[in-house]
Amino acid sequence: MIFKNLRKSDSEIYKLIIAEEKRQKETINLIASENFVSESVLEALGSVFTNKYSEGYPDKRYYGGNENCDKLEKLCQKRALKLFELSPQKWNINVQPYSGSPANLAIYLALVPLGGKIMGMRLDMGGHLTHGHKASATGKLWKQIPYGVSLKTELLDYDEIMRIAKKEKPDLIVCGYTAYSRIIDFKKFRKIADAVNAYLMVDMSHFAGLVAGDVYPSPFKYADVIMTTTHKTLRGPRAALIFSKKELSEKINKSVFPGLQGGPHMNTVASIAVALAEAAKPEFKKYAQQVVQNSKTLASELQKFGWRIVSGGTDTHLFLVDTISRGISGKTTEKILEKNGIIVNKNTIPFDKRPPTDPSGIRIGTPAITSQGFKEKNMKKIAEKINFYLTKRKKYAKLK
Ligand code: DSN
Repeated sequence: MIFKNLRKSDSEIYKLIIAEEKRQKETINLIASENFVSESVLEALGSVFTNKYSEGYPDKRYYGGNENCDKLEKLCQKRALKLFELSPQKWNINVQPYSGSPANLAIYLALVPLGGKIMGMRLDMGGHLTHGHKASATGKLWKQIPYGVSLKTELLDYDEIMRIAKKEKPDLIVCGYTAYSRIIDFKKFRKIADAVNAYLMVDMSHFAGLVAGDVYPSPFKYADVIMTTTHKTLRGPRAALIFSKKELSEKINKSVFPGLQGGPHMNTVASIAVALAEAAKPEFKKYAQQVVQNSKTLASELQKFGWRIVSGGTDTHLFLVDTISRGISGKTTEKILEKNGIIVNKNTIPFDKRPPTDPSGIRIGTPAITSQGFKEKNMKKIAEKINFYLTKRKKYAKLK
């Protein structure tokens, strides 16, 4: 991008932006939760809407001068509902959450009494901090009822989840994870939630773009409330959306504002709206298909080199590699690859005996490289490179 003013007015920041742009261009980004937004998304994010306070909701604001913000927020809401084929008579959409963590907090504040029970996937098995982990406010204000994956298959074990739910009777059950590579059976989760009279919440942050692109099942038929961040597979700015059944709309909206947040970031709302329109285009479906195809190819190419993929493969944009089984910890793997221009994140694998700071594996994802136009043949090359740097690293270091 051209920063004609910043270049002169603040060269320190300008240089950092240019350096980051260069880093992003010159490395292979395999972080499963990152992506490259379009120039249009960036332009909306950098727009004058950042100057405006618009606390409240469309047509009910606490400040004057909100006619454009009202139109913008309504348009963003309309695009969000349309993208996921939802009727405004049945679904409420809140486009104001600053990001995924406050959005999840707002949902719990709306639906779960303080001290109540939130049933969520354990962090070390692929869940998220905000699904009730004790280090997060969500684990301090509510009690987490943890569930995990099966030791044998590394897949969700729905019978076991039903058993835990019946024993613990949670107020709300969360599904949708940060490091689970398989398709979730939302119908089974609905059955479990109904059996214990709990709300079913889906955190589709990771796979929202895949749902929009028709390569992952839609959770809307089954969930009471759905949260997604907008910056992962959905390829928008850093923010979040909350979809809720109409009967929950007042509780959810009040919980976001004034319960948790102040003025919405309307420049971000503008940018989300742009991203939602982009995701509705036919080429986005092709993008989503390619993301999954690339992920499957990269996982199977790594398998050919003898790397163990958790659960044996992937249905999505991401997968976990068990690196400790080849004698390299996740932290070391991350470092070796970063030195060689490949960016991944260390990640626990199910039943990990090592700490999250230096776990047994890495997580790999393909949303960002697919946005850059990478295809299957590039995945073969990336797998070769990863294998080379990890197995021939001593020799490689000498060569260097
Ligand atoms: N940090 C995100 C991820 O990488 O999955 C989730 O918030």
